[in-house]
Amino acid sequence: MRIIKTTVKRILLPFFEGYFRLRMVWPVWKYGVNMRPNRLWESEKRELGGVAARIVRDLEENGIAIAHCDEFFPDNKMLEELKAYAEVLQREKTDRVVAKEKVSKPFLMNLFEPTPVINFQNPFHSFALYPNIVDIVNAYFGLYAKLYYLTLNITLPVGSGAAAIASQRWHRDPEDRRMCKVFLYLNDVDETAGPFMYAAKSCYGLKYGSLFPQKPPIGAYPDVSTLEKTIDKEDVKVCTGRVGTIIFCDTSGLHKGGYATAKERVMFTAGYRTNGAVTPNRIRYPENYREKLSAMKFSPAAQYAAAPFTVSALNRKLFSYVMRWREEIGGRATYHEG
Ligand SMILES: O=C(O)CCC(=O)C(=O)O
Ligand SMILES: [Fe+2]
Repeated sequence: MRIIKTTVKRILLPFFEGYFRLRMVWPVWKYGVNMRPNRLWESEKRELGGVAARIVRDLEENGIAIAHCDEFFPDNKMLEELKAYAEVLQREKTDRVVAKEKVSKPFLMNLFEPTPVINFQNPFHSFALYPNIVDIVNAYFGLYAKLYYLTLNITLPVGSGAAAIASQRWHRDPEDRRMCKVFLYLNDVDETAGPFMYAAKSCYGLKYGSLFPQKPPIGAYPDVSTLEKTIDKEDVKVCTGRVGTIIFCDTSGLHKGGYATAKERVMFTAGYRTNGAVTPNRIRYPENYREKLSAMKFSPAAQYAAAPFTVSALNRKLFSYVMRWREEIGGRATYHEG
């Protein structure tokens, strides 16, 4: 009986994996699985100018763009509000006993819940839906994006001898073929505070796009020595930056960060992906969410980004089979949150 089951799994696994790969083929991804968000964007799209146009261009050319909060919120109030909010959360967190919390990244102190409930009273959550930010992400995707990830954490210094683990190692995030994370530094980040690092031009279609590719529906954690030999030094971007620095980045490309040797780093992250994604959503929605959301009077693009997103039951099922069987019969790596 067991042999029969294993044989069936062996036969089905390549088909299921092929299905996930097919969803990531450019025209299928853009005009098939993302048909509706693509149409919505096409019908609403506006020409972006100034800083937004520059950021989208940098994203397209390099997979990364650096900006500063001042460029979006010139009066500095937004940054002050965000910093004050983070300080309150940090004080609360330090006062609580957090030893029992399940942590996959022990070098991080997470100031939100691991899967936070979206809350428009939280200024970080509203920041993630600020129209100019959503417009940039959408223009880069060429379709309406979905917000799926919100995290605020403090990267704790680990000294210089510690082994790099999880996202401190080079990797590609698993979620989508084209994705975008917006990182906001809430303190000055120098080389010793675990800056975010990126291999420029490592997303699909660019210079290093096929180097250690994602393996849909999972990402990739490549061998470091080969990777470091292959990528030209000048293409490795070490994103040090002063408080208020905003990094827009397609993290389907190769990146790592948070290896702080001496100073801590306080960073907010908002993650956006598309209907192509099949990995679990990393935010939750409160009760009466639709009413709460429409009361916010966000732009149509931001309303779309924040509207509940659920992976279809079929995709969830196939995803869980692939994850289980890859490990069971292939002894292969499984899903790793980016
Ligand atoms: O902490 C960092 O700088 C990297 C985080 C990361 O890999 C991610 O958010 O996908
Ligand atoms: Fe990542």
